[in-house]
Amino acid sequence: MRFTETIMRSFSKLVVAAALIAFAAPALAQDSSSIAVEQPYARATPAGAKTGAVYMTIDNKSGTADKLTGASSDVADKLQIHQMKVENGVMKMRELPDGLPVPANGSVVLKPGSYHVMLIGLKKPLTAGESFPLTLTFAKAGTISVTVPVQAMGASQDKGGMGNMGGMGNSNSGGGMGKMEMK
Ligand SMILES: [Cu+2]
Repeated sequence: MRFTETIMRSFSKLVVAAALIAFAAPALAQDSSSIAVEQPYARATPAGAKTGAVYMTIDNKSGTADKLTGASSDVADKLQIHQMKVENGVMKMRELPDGLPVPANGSVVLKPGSYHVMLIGLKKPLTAGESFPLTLTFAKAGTISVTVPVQAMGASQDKGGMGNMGGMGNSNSGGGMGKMEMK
């Protein structure tokens, strides 16, 4: 009895292993999408805000470098790929006209104070808890659609906080955007 039980257990393990291989094999075979977009999110925007930003991590699992060349979404009139960085003590934001490179077998992180997908001409404020569709275009991988959840603005956000894009759309406050130049 014991023996049979052991056999049965080993057998069921084999079945599980075979099933896993059967599932994994086609996934490996159809590796057309070498790009994975992880944890996309946007920050909630204040009422009347005309701009917002989307952050994410882009993984390139292939041995070929790729490039994020564009983005579209129906939440805003225009989307651009931006970079934010400090130049001479001033936080500047500029469009990357040639796109954002994603290295082979590497990743690029879009985060506050750095790279982001800029939403220009928001059709309505981004509300925490909601989400919206975003389509990203890559030079090699083609288009990838993701759902972007909207997160609350940081609780500890100070109004002039440059690392936080959440407040930058509030052009009436004088905070955030005040010290920023857009090229
Ligand atoms: Cu921007």
